[in-house]
Order: sequence, then C-alpha cells, then structure tokens
Amino acid sequence: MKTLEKASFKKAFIKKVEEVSGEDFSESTAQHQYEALSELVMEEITAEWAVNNSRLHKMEEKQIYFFSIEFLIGRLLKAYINNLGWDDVVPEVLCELGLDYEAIQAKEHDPALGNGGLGRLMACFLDSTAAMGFPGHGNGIRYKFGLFEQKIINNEQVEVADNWLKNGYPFEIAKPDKSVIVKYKGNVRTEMVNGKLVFIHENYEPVLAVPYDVPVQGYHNKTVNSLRLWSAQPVEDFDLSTFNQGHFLKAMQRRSEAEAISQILYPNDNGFEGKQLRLKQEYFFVCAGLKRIVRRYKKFNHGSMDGFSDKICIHINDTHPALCVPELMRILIDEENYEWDKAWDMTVKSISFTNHTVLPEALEKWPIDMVKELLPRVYQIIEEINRRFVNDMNWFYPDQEARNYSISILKDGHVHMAHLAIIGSHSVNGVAELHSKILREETFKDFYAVFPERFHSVTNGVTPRRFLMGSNPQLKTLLNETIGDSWTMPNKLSSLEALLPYAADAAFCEKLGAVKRRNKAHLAAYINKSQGIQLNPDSIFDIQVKRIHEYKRQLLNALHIMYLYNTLKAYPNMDFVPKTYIFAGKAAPSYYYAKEVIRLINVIADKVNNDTTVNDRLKVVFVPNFNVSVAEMIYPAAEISEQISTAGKEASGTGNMKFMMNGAITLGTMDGANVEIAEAVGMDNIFTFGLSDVEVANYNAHGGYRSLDIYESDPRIQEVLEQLINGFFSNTSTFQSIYDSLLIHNDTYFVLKDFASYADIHSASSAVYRDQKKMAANVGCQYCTLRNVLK
Ligand code: CR1
Repeated sequence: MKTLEKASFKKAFIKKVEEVSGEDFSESTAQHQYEALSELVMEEITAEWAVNNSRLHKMEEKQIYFFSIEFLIGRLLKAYINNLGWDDVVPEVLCELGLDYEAIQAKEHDPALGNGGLGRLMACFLDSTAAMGFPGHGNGIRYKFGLFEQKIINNEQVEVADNWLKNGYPFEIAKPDKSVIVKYKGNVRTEMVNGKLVFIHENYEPVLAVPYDVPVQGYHNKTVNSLRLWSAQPVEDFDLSTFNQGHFLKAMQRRSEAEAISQILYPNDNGFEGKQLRLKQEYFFVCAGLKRIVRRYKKFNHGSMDGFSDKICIHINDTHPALCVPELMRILIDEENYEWDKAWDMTVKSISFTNHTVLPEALEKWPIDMVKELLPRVYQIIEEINRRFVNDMNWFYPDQEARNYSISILKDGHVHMAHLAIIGSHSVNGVAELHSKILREETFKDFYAVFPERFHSVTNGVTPRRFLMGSNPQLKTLLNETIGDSWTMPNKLSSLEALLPYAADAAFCEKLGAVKRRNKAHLAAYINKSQGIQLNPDSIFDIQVKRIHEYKRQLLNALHIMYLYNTLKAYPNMDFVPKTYIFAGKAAPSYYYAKEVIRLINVIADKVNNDTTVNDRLKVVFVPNFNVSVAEMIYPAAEISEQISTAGKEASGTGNMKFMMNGAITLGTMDGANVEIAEAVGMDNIFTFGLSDVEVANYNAHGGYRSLDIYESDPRIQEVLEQLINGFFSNTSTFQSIYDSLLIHNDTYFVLKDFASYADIHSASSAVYRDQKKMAANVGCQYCTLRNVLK
C-alpha cells in the first residue's frame, strides 16, 4: 500500500473540490468535499481493483461468491480511508483546512440494502474476506429504495421511503456492457436435436439485469474484491411497437414491471412474504449472477466448464438464493450439454448454504403454481431433482416413507426452499453452536439423518475494523498503547488476550473508563441534539438495539423498566444506581405487534423522562432510524448489552459481539452466540438469566406454560400489566393487544416466565456497577477473552 503524502494529498484534494464544485475552494460545501474525497479514494482503489480483477481472471485461486438478497454495507468512505491506511493523513489535512471530517462523512447516505442480521453478516464477511486477502465477492440486488427510514411521530413508527441514490453514489461503477437477460414466464418446448432432447424456453418476458460493482477494499493489503449489485431495466428502453399502436399505458407498464424488480427491498426480517415480486427478485440476482460467473469462468478456461466446481464456490446466504441449485443445473444441462449426473455432481460440489433462522414463519415455501408460471424451465428441473431425490430415498430407506416425503422439495403444493438448498449443497451450516444443534436435532433432523456429513456449525463473526477500530478510535489508541497493534491485523484479534493482566491494572482500567465515559458523552450529545433528551453520562447505559421482534423480547425490557419506575415511585429514597435505557430498531411495517412495542417504549419514555421525581435516576430513549451508522455510535457507549431473546430462537445475534468488542457486558439468555460469549468470558463476566432452550422446548412440547399463574403470584407483574390497559402511561391509548398476548394468548415467548430472573440479574448488575472497580475488571476481561467468536 502506498503511503499517503500529506502535502500532495492536500493539493490534490483542493484541486478535486474545485473540480467537483466548479468554484473556488473557499466556497465549497461539505457535499462538495465529500464528493471530492470520495473521488480521490475511488481513484486509488480502482487502480488496484483492475490489477486484482486481472489476477482473478487467471483463476489460480478458488473463488467464493456470496449470493445474498441483502448486503447491509453501511457507509463506505471512512472504511475505505481506514483500510487504505489513510486514516492518519486525511483527518489531519481536513483539520488543517478547517473542515469537519465527521460532517463530511455524514454526507454519505448510509446504503440500507438489508434488514439486519443476514445482510449485515454478509457485509462483515466481505470485509473479512478482503482483509484476509481471499478472493470473495458479493452478488445481490441494487435496490432503488433501501430499507425505509424510520421516524417516530406521536410515539409511533412511521416509514419514509429511503431514496438513497438521490444524490448519486460515488462508490459504484455501472457496467452496462456486462448486462444480461433474465427470462420470466413463457413456455418450454422440447425438440430432438442430433438424437438428444433439448429444451427451448420461448415466449418469455425478458428483463435486463445491469451490474453495478462496488469495490471491497482489503485492510492494508492490495486485495480489492467486488460486490456486484444488479439493477433491473426493460430490455428495450421503450416498447416502441406497442407505443406506436397507441398502447401507451401498456408500453409504460412493461417498463415499470421490469424496473419493479429492483425497486424496493422487502422490509421483513425473519418473516416470509409470498409475493410473486419477491420470487422474481430471487431469480433475478441468481440468474444474472450465475450467468456472469459461468461466462467469465469459460472465458478464462478455454470455453470449458469441466473444472468449475474446483475453482468456484457459490455460497447461498439463507434460502433466498436457493434457486442457484436448479439454475446452475439448467445452465450445465441446457447450455453446456452435460448429462444430469455429472451436472448434479458439479452443482452440489459448488454450492454451500447457511441457514439463519429456525422461526417457522420465516422458512420460505412458494406455491408450485407460482413457480411453474414464473419460471417454467427452472420448475421442470426442480421437479426432476425432487423426483430423483425421492426415488433414491425410497430405494435406500424403503421403510421410511413418511420421513422421505417430509424431506422432499415438493409437498403440500409448495416448493420448500430450505429443502432445495440442503439437497443441492455439500455443506449446510448454522450460525452458532446452539443454533446448529437445533438445526440438527429439530428443524432439519430428518435431513441430518440422511446427510450427517453435510452439517456444520460456523459461529458468526463481525468485523473489528468497522465495529471497533473505526467506530471506537479512542479505544483503538488505548489498546495500541497498552499491548501494541498486532491485534489490528486480520485474523489476529485473539492477540487481545495480551490484555488479560491489565484487567487488574488500576491505571489501565481508569483509562478504559475514561474512553467509555467519552463515548457515552458523545452519544448523549447526539441524542440531545436530535431528540432533545438530556442524558446523564454517569448513569449506566443499558442498551438494546436490533430489529423489533417478539422473540427478541424488547417487551421484557420495557415491562421491567415499568416495574423500576413503579418501585422508584413507591420508594423514592431507595438506593438506586442511575440507569439510562436506550433502544433502537425497526419493525416490519406490517408487523402490528412489534410496532405496538415501539409505541409502548416511547410512551414509557415520555412518562419517565418528564417525571421530575425520577428522571435524575431513570431515563428511557428510543433512538429512531437504527442503521449501521447509528449503530457505530451506539456500541462504543454501551455498558450493558441486552441480548434477551427467548432461548432457542435467536440463531446467533451479531450485535452481542459488536457490543462485546466495545467493552459492554452481555446481559442475556443462553441463546445464540451468547453461549459462546459466556464460554469465552467465563460466567463471572456475563449476566445470564431465564429459561434454557431445553426448558422452553419442554414447555412447548406440552402446549406452553400457564402465564396466568405468574400473573396471579407476582404482584410486580400484576401492576405493570394492569398499567398496560388502564391508561397509566398514556391516558389516550392502551396496549390491549400486548396485554392479551401475555395473558389471553398465553405468552408464547415466555416474557412473564422469565421476568423474575431478569429483574434479579438486573439488580445484580447494578450492584456490580456500584463497585466500579469490579466493573472495570469485568470490562477488561471482555477484551481478553474474545477468542474464536470474533474473526
Ligand atoms: C438471525 O436472526 C443472526 C443473523 C446472521 C438473522 C440472527 O440471529 O445473527 O441472521 N436471521 O446470521 C435473519 O436475518 C432473516 O433472517
């Protein structure tokens, strides 16, 4: 990596600002400075990118392509600057020029091309792959509108369209010459050609897929990989013949139907929406992505596909890209003339699959008629894959007919995408030990019996470059001063173990506390400025940020705050460590219950924050529009990380790791990767509570538990539940649906059942906080024991 020379950078920057603004430098705005800086960064990266691309063409190394319907990449400008090793010079030069680096960065519209979990995981994978110098690329959709912007109006979530491309996006390169055609609908005709049956897809509706590439810059190395995002366009810019016949609307309709495919990201996390447009999206990026990969592979391998599966790995991120299986088969059979068995062997060898959720409502299954109509040839192949699979199963396990049917791809009138993915992959993984166990023993147990060798566990990781080094520079500096910077090198985070002795070092702990205090003050200032709520940076910052979902149990946190409020009112002189509860997260727009939880949190916040008898000790904030940039500000300021899902429901969680690497203590259930965190830090350095996954499963096997028993026996719960419906927190509205879910519908997520142990662990955590020294030592331990959780 070339080092950046200060004087020449300054000169180049001023010149570029004048070029983009067309005015004297002194007249430039933060927008011009952002555009100029982005251009300079792109010039540097693209030079290296071209070299990388030509190296990749030689296909010496195996290449991995991550197929995902979401890539939640976050802002890139600062990440690029840090990865290029420009992070000393750029801020210094900008400061000398009297410019505000933070304000310049804020001009970048945070690309929200994902909902949360699996999309952010992909972005972390891309970052890590490039940092480690491996050729790994992303393949997804360039949505015109990303995940909605969330506003809170009258305590409720209001969704506003996210027009992220409004001012252009400087980090993409359009490659219209590499566009491909994706075919929908029509019919399949067969013909005998030279004694061989060939399948001809005709009368289809073509859509043009145009690629836009975003460079993925490695860390202090020369690797630049690619994230390829596809945009849908009509094949002919305008359907002239239809237009000339006077069918103006029809011509327009064709255009908008094509564009609709990449128009909008479905705002659903852990939920399945069986809309035809979504299925179109799934095939769109699968078909376009595979076409380019195959084309390129052949180009550099003398037109042959023979070695494809030795050199190319297609990773399908959750089931949305599962059509890779029949689509690759289609290419190999219809276009490359392979026999079925050979094609199948190559397909399974190339494809691997990660599952991200066990929630039954998220498992995709498409009505057969819909798949057949939209993708006639692909459907024929799915049918044939299924026929052969069921035949094999019946041959090998003739006495297991029911099981054999239960694992087939086509059943109950639907195409089961997880089944297609498992059958068509050589590797299937869960994203934490517990989740992988649940996959093996419950969700996919019948598959596990058939293909035990395919199942693996790969605990998620997050990038420390973005979530520690980038977002918490003061901590980075302190760590470097204390143990040197070897931990900043890719795959070397375990070097943080060198901190272990410092957990008992008062001077280090004090400095660590000072960094945390500054980060808390920074977040407090942001909240004050954007929401007008004043926080006390000396209170405990207890934070839950993630999608709003029943299983993640923001409700448990909210009910507990109601209880704390009641207690403070009843015992105004009680000994109470001041606490600030911070929430953030979006609810799917159609998820009424989750939106009610958001409203409840905001209603509680209104009441508590405006009650002068408690508000010096208790504050509640809901930070609107949680996205990657907001997250980067929140994690460094946290002391308690709330990871309180119903055990067995959270596949991994990755927020838990981001909090942890910023020194927050996890307060959570033994769920997802919390389990690995507990192993890594030791039970003394984590606050765990609640039912285990086995206990939850046992209750569920017997129809759940009786929530009314808890209600009747715990006066704290009685009080807060009545407050949900008696207008105590808001005299204009009540929370009947939440009340009913807990009492009438028997509390599916065990909120009341876990309440008592949750309240206990909170008071235990406050006691530790009172003893600041112990807290500092605890926090020290967090760094020291990251081990394999974080890559
Ligand atoms: C899971 O809910 C996991 C991420 C990444 C999420 C979360 O526990 O950490 O995936 N699932 O593996 C998801 O986004 C749509 O499903």
